Amino acid sequence: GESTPAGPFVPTKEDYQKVYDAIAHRLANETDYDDGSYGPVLVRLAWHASGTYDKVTGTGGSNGATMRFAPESDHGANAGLKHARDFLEPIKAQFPWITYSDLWTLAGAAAIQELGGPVIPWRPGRQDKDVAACTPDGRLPDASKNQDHIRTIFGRMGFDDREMVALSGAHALGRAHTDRSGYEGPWDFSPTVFTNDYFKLLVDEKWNQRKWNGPAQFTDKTTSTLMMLPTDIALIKDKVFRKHVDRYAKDQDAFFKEFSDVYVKLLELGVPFESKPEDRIVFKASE
Ligand code: CCH
Repeated sequence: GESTPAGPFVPTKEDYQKVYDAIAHRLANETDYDDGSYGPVLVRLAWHASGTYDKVTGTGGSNGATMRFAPESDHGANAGLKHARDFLEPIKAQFPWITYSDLWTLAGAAAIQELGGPVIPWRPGRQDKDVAACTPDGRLPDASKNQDHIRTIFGRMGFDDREMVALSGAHALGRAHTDRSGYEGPWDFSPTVFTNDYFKLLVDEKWNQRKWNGPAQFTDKTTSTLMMLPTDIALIKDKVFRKHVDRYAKDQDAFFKEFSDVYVKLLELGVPFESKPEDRIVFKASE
């Protein structure tokens, strides 16, 4: 009889776990970067790819991976994210069937898990778009601003106050770089481990304006080695935000649970999935 031609490759959950494993493996090997891990910058890549979403027009979001192109790659907020995109190129070469937009978000989920954070259930379904789909500059938050700005920016994506605070807890990871944002320093003492320390420090430490030539930022009274952005301090100045900061500072489990839910939501903004939420993949973390 006739032989059936091979159809398009349809990846299974096992195939996506292989992508996860390859990212985890590369994370474990490439330790000669920043504080020893690309994990934080991968978390930020997934966030900046997704956080351009506008619920009113349905534009932006992770579906498209338009940060591959200028002008979006040159937006000030995206400075430094080339390190994350380049880190993922060998993975894309190894698994050419995955879209960049699925790969970047999967890498964000993998980085959270590999750095000791909660499980981030994830599902595929994003398609890459071309340069015409680049979002205008100004959709991501400006760290020099206050709580009104946070509510405007994250409200446009469709988040409520509690979710805005939970998402901000990602600043447990990584650091600011003078050659990227102009700010400098890590938020806590373990920038490659996902914890609720960001909230603990916001509550327990005294934060003074740093005296330096750079942009206005805060430094901890005890060691003068940590930093908070003006938008981070806005979370303890605002009464409603503060309630959630206090709660997450006291209860790491609550933070992990609520962070997972909201990071999943972030990574899925504006994606026209054919699959259902219950089809999300729960990746097995490396040992
Ligand atoms: Fe952030 N973030 N972020 N952030 N961010 C920076 C770094 C990281 C703001 C500003 C900055 C979120 C929300 C906000 C990460 C994850 C998230 C930097 C330093 C600035 C500035 C960049 C540099 O110099 O390299 C502002 C403003 C807001 C909200 O108002 C949210 C939400 C997330 C994720 C859920 C991570 C991770 C980093 C560290 C990146 C690295 O390279 O180490």
